[in-house]
Amino acid sequence: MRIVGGKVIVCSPGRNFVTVKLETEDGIYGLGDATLNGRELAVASYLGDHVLPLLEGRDARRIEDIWQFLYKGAYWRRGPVTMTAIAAVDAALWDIKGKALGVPVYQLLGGASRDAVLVYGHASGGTIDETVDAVGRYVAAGYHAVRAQCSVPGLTDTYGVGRGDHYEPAVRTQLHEPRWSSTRYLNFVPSLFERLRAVFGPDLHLLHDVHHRLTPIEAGRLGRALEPHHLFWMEDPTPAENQESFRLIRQHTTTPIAVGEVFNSIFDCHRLIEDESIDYIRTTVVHAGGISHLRKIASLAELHHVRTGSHGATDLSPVCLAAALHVDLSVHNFGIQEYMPHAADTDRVFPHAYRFEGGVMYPGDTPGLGVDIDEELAATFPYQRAYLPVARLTDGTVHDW
Ligand code: EZ4
Ligand code: CO
Repeated sequence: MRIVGGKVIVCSPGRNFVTVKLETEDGIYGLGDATLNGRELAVASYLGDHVLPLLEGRDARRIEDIWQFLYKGAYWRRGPVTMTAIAAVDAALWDIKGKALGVPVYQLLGGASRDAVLVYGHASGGTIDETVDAVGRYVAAGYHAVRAQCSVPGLTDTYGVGRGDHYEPAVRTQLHEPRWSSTRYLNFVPSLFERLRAVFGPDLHLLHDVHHRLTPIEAGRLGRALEPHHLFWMEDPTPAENQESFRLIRQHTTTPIAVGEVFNSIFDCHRLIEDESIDYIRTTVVHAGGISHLRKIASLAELHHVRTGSHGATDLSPVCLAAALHVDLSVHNFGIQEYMPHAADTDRVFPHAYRFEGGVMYPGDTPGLGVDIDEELAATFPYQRAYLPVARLTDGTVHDW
């Protein structure tokens, strides 16, 4: 089953997406998400200029061999651009294999380990009252797990607080540089969760994303302050370039810790996992080398009581979400899946078999990943340059966004 063609499709139905389409001599094609928020065209070039020409004529069934060929064969290893490009090819090959064999991808990964995939939604508000209302709307919609983010009094712009229904941090027109104060944040956040727990009772899973803003000892303080409110997890408490820094957080709190949405390989998290200093690993199909590499991370995590909690924001396309759901359904140590519904135009460009129902999701039983792309419609939404914000402290110092 030779690969006879491939293309990179860049479109912006509500936001930018990069998609790889690989075609085989049998007429079967596969899709892979290659979207790297704010750096989309770098991956498109990596794929179009350097990877696709190498795939022509290769056997599409040899997924692991092609993965190793692209990883070791580039000589220059890892990094978000490389690993996103490899991920897209990998997902497309799993899609092709599923279609060729007439089975959904999760069946190729060992079959379902559970009935459905638990997901969490994103609630946010400008005040605690608004955030309570937003969480209430998710509960009413059937969610069992909700991430809560709230504007911090005294700061004009807080990570994770939506403008309207859809939270979308990338901005098209200008480089956005909101100001940040960890002092104000740390003084405020425990009161949000005290209120949410009082309103919603003990059973609702509550999550929170710190988004890399704190030092390890500040994160330890926050985790400890949140302990009475039993969070499902505290996400990205500190930047993770230094994996050892999570030991300090761990020593100071029993609040579960999740990290990994920006990781691109197992080498970004093997110490975090082996030290058992985290509880959830958030690596995703699109940014961590595809389904093949994500399974290796999940297997290492399984040895160390670490469960999966894949990133699933709207900048990960429906192709990635589908791939994530196939992995989630199959790995034994699944924890939870992040879920932000895409914009209506995105869903029209990417018709899909997956569905949300009663707080859980199902990948569906369509052979392959179960997602298609309407290329004609996609062409009506051309790429628009967009960037993520850059955070600065109140004195102007660049900080982690
Ligand atoms: O900031 O996907 O948990 N979700 C997140 C997201 C990320 C964006 C970055 O592209 O942290 O909102
Ligand atoms: Co996050």
